[in-house]
Amino acid sequence: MMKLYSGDLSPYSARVRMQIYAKGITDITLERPAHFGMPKFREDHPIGRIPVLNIDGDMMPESEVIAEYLEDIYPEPSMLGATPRETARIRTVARIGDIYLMNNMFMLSPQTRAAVRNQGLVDLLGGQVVRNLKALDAFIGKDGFACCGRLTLADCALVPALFLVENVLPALSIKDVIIANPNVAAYWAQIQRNPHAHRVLTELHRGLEERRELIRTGAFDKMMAVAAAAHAAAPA
Ligand SMILES: N[C@@H](CCC(=O)N[C@@H](CS)C(=O)NCC(=O)O)C(=O)O
Repeated sequence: MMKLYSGDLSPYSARVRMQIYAKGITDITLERPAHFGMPKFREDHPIGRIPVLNIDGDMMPESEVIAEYLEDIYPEPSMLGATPRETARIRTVARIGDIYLMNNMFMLSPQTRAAVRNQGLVDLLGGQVVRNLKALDAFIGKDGFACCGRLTLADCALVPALFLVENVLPALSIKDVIIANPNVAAYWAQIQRNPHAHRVLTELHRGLEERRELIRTGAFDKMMAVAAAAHAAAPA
């Protein structure tokens, strides 16, 4: 039995969970990993991030790698293209979701709770997100799906990316960036009605509420301080 180490608020994990739900895979269990954020987790998983697919003790990191692996071992229903060109389109849009949107959003997120905001960083990464949404507007499907008129790996990458854009950027005073791109805005309104997208968005929102509560009570800062101290004390 395979396990996916995952967390509600992890957008990269949500990308793989959406694929698992859409493909109807039932023999992968979802787990929050032990020691996440602590030195022991990085000892066992050198990249130190989730998702990780545990295949009988063989650990596979990186959402895109896991997604492609799952397509190889569970080819039906396919979430890639019917032709090599379609698959290349799907991968292009998935990369926009991953590298051009999610990665910048992920680096921006801590600025929403920083005691002193690094405005240079916000301008740089926020500016990249604004620019990359414009690029996405030119690539994205106009029929409610990212590519090819059906649910693909491109949607799995875009749904968590747009969740982050919608929920994190306003807290940094960068507003209305989805609505400024009509094709992205139309896609975003429609894809949220897809049951698999809806399911991961429910999980992401649940994770966000939990995180906000931890921040509100001060527990999150304490957890971060404990992790920072453990990393400082860990052997180099
Ligand atoms: N490129 C990685 C990124 C994964 C990633 O950044 N995961 C976040 C959660 S969404 C994480 O584990 N962060 C922990 C950390 O930065 O220490 C992927 O595609 O899987």
